[in-house]
Amino acid sequence: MTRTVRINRDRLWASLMHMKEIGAYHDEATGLRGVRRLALTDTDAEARRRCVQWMLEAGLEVRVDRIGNVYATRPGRDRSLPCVLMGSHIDTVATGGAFDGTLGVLGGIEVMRALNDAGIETLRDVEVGFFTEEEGVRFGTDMLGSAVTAGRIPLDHAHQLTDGDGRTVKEELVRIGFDGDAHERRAIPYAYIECHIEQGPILADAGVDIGIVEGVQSISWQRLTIRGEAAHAGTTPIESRHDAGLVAAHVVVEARRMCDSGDFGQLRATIGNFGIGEGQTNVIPHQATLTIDLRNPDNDHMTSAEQHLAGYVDELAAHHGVQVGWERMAKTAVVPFHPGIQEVLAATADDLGLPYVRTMSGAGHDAQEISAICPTAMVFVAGENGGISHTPREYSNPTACGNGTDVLANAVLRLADQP
Ligand code: HGY
Ligand code: MN
Ligand code: MN
Repeated sequence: MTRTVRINRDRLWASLMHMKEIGAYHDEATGLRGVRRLALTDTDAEARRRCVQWMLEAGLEVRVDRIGNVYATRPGRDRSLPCVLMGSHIDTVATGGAFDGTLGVLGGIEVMRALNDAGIETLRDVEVGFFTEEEGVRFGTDMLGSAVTAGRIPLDHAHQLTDGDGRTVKEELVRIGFDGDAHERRAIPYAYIECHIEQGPILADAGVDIGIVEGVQSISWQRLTIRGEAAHAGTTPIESRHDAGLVAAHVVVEARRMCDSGDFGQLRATIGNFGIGEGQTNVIPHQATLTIDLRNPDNDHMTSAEQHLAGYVDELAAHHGVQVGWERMAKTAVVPFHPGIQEVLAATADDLGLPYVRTMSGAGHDAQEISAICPTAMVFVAGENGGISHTPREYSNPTACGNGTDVLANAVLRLADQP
């Protein structure tokens, strides 16, 4: 007989609203209060301590690993069995909202409280965790903590990554007191489920609160540096310029043309960081640096997009007499989620009377890394404002968050009762 549990929606919402004040800032562009909690900053540290306190108050056993991932365990009857793990991240982008990542962590803590309130003892241990630097906006690669857990990124490499001020991940973990001693290659879970806002329009367009996620599209992050020659804006003839800024601008336009062309499937390209020369009005820029984020639900189209862009940049370099250098920041292939875990989520949503759609994820998530070590899937929650995310306009409502977390709770309960 399948047991059920219901989370306390007011308590979940209160914790989300409490957390959104940690790292709150006034966003000039929207006039809203956004959330800025970059990984391993003081605000991230405060949010980490807040989560650990809530975990301890729920009677959970808390541990920190060597990349700063935090796990909290609710013991089951048979502790020899692999646990069922929930989780996500609490670090945000610099112009973040209150739900991206945070919902999956605070939702997991709420699941633990609800199991406590219901006096439910599960067969397996249940864990909730949060992973370090999921966003990648401070130390330059995404899903850092979960990628170390899954073995895609070695711990030593992760520790020496630096931010724009030259501070390393290791130094910052020590500074904020989250340089843990638990081994980062943790015990393999029985299953992993991540609850996350969709960060896109699909659920809202379908008029449902719940998405059962089939997988994550491929991600490519590269940094392109272009070195030309500084020269006088007035005296230098057009045909003899080596204008790094012009070459960079061509790359931006070509990236968008590639998306519009349809030649690379459903390619999405974003130039999120664009730095040019010394910023002097009367000097031809000698250098430009840009980051290129490519996403594609098809690995072959991703490969051909990267190859095309590399060839295009080589031609530009030859034509304009500039030097170019590429730096690989991140690269993950399409990740399909486990069909069995998807079906547990779908059956749970059905039993709760919650309509859903099945969808791929446009965003990257820790689940794509943990999927390498155990059966994994995600449950999405609809966002408002067209599902916009990575902006203070990111918003989901108490009902959708409560529905998503009830699906999380009951899917985890089913799995934690499986022998
Ligand atoms: O970049 C992403 O897709 C995620 O928000 N880290
Ligand atoms: Mn996220
Ligand atoms: Mn994000």
